[in-house]
Amino acid sequence: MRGLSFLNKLPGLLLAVAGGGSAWAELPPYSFPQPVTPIAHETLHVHNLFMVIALSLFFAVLALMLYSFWAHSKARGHKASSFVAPTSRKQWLWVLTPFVGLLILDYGVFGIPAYHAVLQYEDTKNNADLVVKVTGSQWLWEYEFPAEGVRFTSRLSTPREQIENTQAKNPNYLLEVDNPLVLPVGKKVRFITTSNDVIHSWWVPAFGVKRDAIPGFLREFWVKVDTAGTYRGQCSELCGKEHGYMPVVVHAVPEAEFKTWLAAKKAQASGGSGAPAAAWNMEQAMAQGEKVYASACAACHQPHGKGMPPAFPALDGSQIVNGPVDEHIKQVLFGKPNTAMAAFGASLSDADIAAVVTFERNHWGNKTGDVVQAEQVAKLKRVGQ
Ligand code: HEC
Ligand SMILES: [Cu+2]
Repeated sequence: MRGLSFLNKLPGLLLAVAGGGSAWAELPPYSFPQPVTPIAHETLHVHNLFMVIALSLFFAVLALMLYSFWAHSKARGHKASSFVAPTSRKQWLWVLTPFVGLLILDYGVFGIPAYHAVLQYEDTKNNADLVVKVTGSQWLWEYEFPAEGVRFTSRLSTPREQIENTQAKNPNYLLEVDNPLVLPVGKKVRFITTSNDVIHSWWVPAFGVKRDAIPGFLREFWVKVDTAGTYRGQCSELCGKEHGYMPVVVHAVPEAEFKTWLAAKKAQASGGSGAPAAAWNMEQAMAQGEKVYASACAACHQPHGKGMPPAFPALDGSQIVNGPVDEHIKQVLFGKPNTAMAAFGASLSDADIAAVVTFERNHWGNKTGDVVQAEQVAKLKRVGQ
C-alpha cells in the first residue's frame, strides 16, 4: 500500500505535467481537501488507486470496442453471427476469462485495500490518548472531555445580518463557531458521538471521518491529526430548520498548547463560561446577553425582539419577560414542552442564561432594571421544573 502512495499525488502530478508546476506541494483546489489523518490519507489512497484502475479498464475496453467496430464492420465484409449462447470451448473461454478477471479484481485488487481501510476506520479500541464525547443538538455541538470534566458548547458565530444578506459575508461564512474544539497534534483521539434530539452527523472532510450522532446510541470513531491547523466541517445529516447552521471547527495544536487550553477550560468550567470573577454587572451582562441572544435566540424571536407571531412570540413587551424573574429564567432553563421553545439548561452555562435573561429584560421596550446572576439560575436548576 505504502509503495503506491505516489498515487495520492497523482492529481497534482497530472496538473504539473500539464502545467509545468510543482507536483508535490498541495492537492489542487478541485481535488479533495489535504488529508491530515491516517484515515483521510488511506481513503484518498484507496480512491486514487481504484480510480486509476477503473479508468485504465474503461479506456482499455473502450479502445477494444472501438477497434472491433472498425475492424469487424459490415463495410469490411463481416457478417453478424446469430448464436445466442457459447457453442465452442473457445467461446466459453471468452465468456469466463473476463468473469474470473472481474472476480479477482473485485475481491483482490479492490477488496483487500478497501477491507484494510475499513478495519482502520473502526479501530477505536487501541491506545487512545484522549477521549472526546460529541453530542449533537438542534443546532449546536457539545464537546466533553469526560476524564478532565470539561464540557462546552460550540455554536455558529456568523452574525445573523450576514445570513440575512444585510452585511458582507465573512471568509468562513457559516463555517465559524464561538468555541472551537481543540485537539493535540499527533495524539490518537477516540470520539464517542450521540445526540440529544434528532440524528446529526459530525463531519470534517480533512479528517476523512463522518459519523452519525444518533439519540440513544453511542458511536465511535477516531482521529489523529498529523498537521497543526484549523479544520472545518459541518453537520451532514438533515436535522431541521438550522441544519446548515451547525458547523464544526477544530484547532489542531501542539500538545503543550492543548494542555494550556484544557487547563483554562477546566478553570472556566468551575467558574462558568464568560462569567466575571464576582458577579454580572448590568453592562457586562447586557454585552454577553446580546451575543448569546444573537446566536441562540434570534433565529426564532428575531433580532428586533418582535418574534414571528403566531409561531414565535414577541419578547418585546412579553408578560413573561416583564413578569417575575424566576418564571422567565425557568422558561429558558426548561423550555416549553411540545413547542419550539427548547430547554437551554444543558446547552448554555448558568452565567450565559443569566446574561441573556438580563438582556431580554432590559432591551427593546423592556425596562425592568433586573440583573440576573448565575447563582439564581443554578438554584432554579437544582429545584427543577
Ligand atoms: C426554535 C425557536 C426558538 C428559539 C431558538 C428560542 N425560542 Fe423562546 N420561544 C419559542 C416559542 C415557540 C415560544 C412560545 C412557547 C409557548 O407556546 O408558550 C417561546 C417563548 C419564549 C419566552 C416566553 C415569551 C412569552 O411571552 O410567552 C421566552 C422568555 C423565551 N422564549 C426566551 C428565549 C430565549 C432566552 C432564547 C435563547 C436562549 C429562546 N427563547 C430561543 C421559540 C424559540
Ligand atoms: Cu445537525
